[in-house]
Amino acid sequence: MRRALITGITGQDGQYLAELLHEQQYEVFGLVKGQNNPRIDMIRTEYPFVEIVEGDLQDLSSLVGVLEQVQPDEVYNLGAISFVALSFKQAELTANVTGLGVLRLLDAVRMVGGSQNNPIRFYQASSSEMFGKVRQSPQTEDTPFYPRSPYGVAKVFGHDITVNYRDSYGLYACSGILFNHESPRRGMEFVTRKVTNAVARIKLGLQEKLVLGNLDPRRDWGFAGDYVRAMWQMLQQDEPQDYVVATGRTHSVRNFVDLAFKHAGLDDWERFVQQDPRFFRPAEVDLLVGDATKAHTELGWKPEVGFEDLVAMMVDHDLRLEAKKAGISLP
Ligand code: NAP
Ligand code: F7E
Repeated sequence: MRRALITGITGQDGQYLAELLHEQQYEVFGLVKGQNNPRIDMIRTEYPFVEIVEGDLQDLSSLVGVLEQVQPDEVYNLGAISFVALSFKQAELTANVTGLGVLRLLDAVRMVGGSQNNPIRFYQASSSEMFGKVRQSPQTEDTPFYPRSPYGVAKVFGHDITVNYRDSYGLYACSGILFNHESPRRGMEFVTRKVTNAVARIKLGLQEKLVLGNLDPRRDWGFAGDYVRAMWQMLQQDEPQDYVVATGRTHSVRNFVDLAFKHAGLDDWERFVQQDPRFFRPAEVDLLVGDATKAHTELGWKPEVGFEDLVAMMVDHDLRLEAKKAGISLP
């Protein structure tokens, strides 16, 4: 059995990737940080096949210890401070975890190495946030970076150090430049889930208003279940390379809100939505749209869930979730 280590196992992508690798007959190990991480129980209950190991991207010796223990064939570095808004408030922490954490894990991979015939393969979760104030559209693997947040800056470091370690030490290391991807497992702090959860609660009479920030930014939103497939495919190639993963379609936050309310049968979303400067960012990424031609042609990767189906999936999930919590039976 092949062995895979996932950092960020408690996050959205960690859960989808763990399922995918389990289906592919991998032994799956998930790195969990913290003394009493509240999400460990969820992983144990929902993903009983995951073996939990303890470590932190801020602690090199813990990463070396975990790699020595697990002896993985593949390492997927999904752990990060991933919320852009938080990165403005905790920039140093973000630089340390999201940026330097990549360097530490790469160093641990170099130290532990794997066998000569079977060196450890490494995946870095890079982000379209690196393009920031975009220099060209759509964005490809060759588009220059112009990050707009401490998160984006940290991800540029993570991407560049991954490429540098591949060039310098011959590591099998790939950087997947993934555009926004969402799902019913998305954290409530991100705009899509914040919206679909509020739509569900408003529809059920549990909430009156939804307070948002800037409705103009445009994002290339895909489904997380599709995107983790691309991560795995990258590590199955003969040569390590970097790939953009995106749908090629872009929508504004306003479009997302409109569609989510409409899907719940609420046609007049403006009645329910307020804007508050609290949710505006010091610098915004106005437009993201990716060109995933390389992933299509070289990996054979294609997204299966479109934007409208994604919104419907998230709203329907949150309607069931909130109805169950409130003891309301749905028709
Ligand atoms: P997420 O749900 O926010 O999950 C982040 C994970 O990182 C959590 O499991 C968290 O664990 C872990 N983590 C935080 N600090 C850590 C530390 N010091 N040591 C070890 N683990 C730590 O993120 P996601 O949406 O699944 O995204 C996965 C990765 O892809 C992230 O690196 C993100 O930046 C990147 N990315 C995401 C998207 C997207 O649209 N989702 C797009 C491009 C790139 P705790 O439970 O302990 O907090
Ligand atoms: O914001 C606007 C906000 O926080 C999307 C992360 O996974 O994708 C994600 O980063 C847009 C922004 O995601 C609210 O200003 C308006 O323009 O859902 P988000 P993000 O910043 O695009 C990238 C690819 C990653 O790599 C990141 O890890 O929505 N917006 N009003 C709002 N955003 C939030 N969160 N909350 C609001 O109330």
